[in-house]
Amino acid sequence: MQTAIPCLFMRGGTSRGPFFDEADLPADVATRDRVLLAVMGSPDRRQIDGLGGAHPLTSKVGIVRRSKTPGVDLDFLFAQLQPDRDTVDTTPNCGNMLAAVVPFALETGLAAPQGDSTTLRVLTLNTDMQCDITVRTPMTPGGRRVEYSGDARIDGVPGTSSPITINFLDTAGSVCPGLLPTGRVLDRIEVPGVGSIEATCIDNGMPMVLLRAADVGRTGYESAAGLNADTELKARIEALRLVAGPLMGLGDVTAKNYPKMCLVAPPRAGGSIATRCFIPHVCHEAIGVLAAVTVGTACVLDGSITQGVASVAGGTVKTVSVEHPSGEFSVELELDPANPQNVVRAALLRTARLIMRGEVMIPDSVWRGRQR
Ligand code: NQM
Repeated sequence: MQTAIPCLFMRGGTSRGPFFDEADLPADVATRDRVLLAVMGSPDRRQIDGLGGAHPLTSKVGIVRRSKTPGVDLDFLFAQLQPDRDTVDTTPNCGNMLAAVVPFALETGLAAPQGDSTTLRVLTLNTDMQCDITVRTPMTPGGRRVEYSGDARIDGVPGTSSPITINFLDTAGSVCPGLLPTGRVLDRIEVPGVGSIEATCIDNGMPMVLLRAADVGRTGYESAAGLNADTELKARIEALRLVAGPLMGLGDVTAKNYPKMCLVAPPRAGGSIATRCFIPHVCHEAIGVLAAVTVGTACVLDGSITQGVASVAGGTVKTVSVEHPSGEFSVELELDPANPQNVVRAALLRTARLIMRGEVMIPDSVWRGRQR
C-alpha cells in the first residue's frame, strides 16, 4: 500500500519542484520531513525513486496555506532538499519557488482571482518576510484562470511565459542578525591554510559572502560546468565559508545550505556586475532571486567588495543588472532618499508554470496517511 498526496509539480523561476497544500502533509515535522525525502527520492545522487532532478535547484519543495496573519493572504514554507543528503532545510528562502506560490493557490482554490491580474501578499515562514506577488488571471470560457503563456523571458528558462512580479517589502537580515551581520561592509577574513581574503558578508534576503574573482585567481566569467569541475577553488571557497558562517552569526554552517558564496567581477555584457554563485557547493547556472537582490544591494553600498567592480547608475530607484552564467537578472532597488545606503524595496520579474497535477505516492514504510 501507498498513501496518495495531492501535489502540483511546478516550475518557479529557474527552480522546480512539487507544491503541497500544508493540510495534505503530516502535521508532525519529523514525519513531514521523512515524507518530503520520499517524495524527492533523497538521499540518492540520481533521486531515482522520487521526483527530484538530481540537482539542488530541482530538489525544492513548496508548502502553502491560507494565512492567519492580518493583511497577509498566503503563507509559504520553502524546503530545500539535496540529492545526496537526508536533510530538509526550512531556514533560508527561495525567491524562485516563491514565484509559483500564487499560481498554486489559484489552481487549488486556496485563493480566488481578483480581475485580469491578481496580487496577493505572501508571508515566507522561513524568514518571516512579506512580499506582494502579481500574476495574470484573464477571463476564459471556464472563468478566470492563471495565465502561463506570455512574452516575458527570464534567463535560465527556455522560451517565454506570462510575467510574475515580486515586490519584496522587507528582506534585510533574513537569516543573519542584520543586513551586514559582521557589522562591517568589508571584512578581511583569515582562513587557516588558505590565507586572508577580502569579502563582503551580507544578507538582504539570502546570507551571502561576496569575493572578488580576481582575488582567487579566476576571471568570474568561467562557465558553471568549469567551476563545478574546479575542485581546488571549491575547497578554498568552502574553507572560507566555514570561517565566515560563525562571523555572520550563523553558527557552524558545515551542514547548512548557506551562506551562498559568490565571485564578483566587472560586468562584460552591458550589466552592472558579473557573478558566479555557489549554492553553496554547486555553481548556479544562473543566480537565485534573493541572491540577486543581495548582490544588487551590495552594489549600492559604499565600500563593499563591489566597489571598483560594479557599474551602477545614480538615482534613488536603480536597476541593477546582475550578470550570471546563462544571462542576466535585473533587480529594481528603491533606496531611502534620506539614507541611500538603505534599500527599502526590491522588485523583480519571474515566470512560473504548472507542469503536472496529480498525486505523489508515499510508501507505507514512510508514512501511512489518510487513504483516499
Ligand atoms: O536566492 C538557489 C534558486 C536559489 C534560491 C539557491 C533562490 C534565491 O535559484 O532566492 O531563488 O541559492 O540555492 O532557486
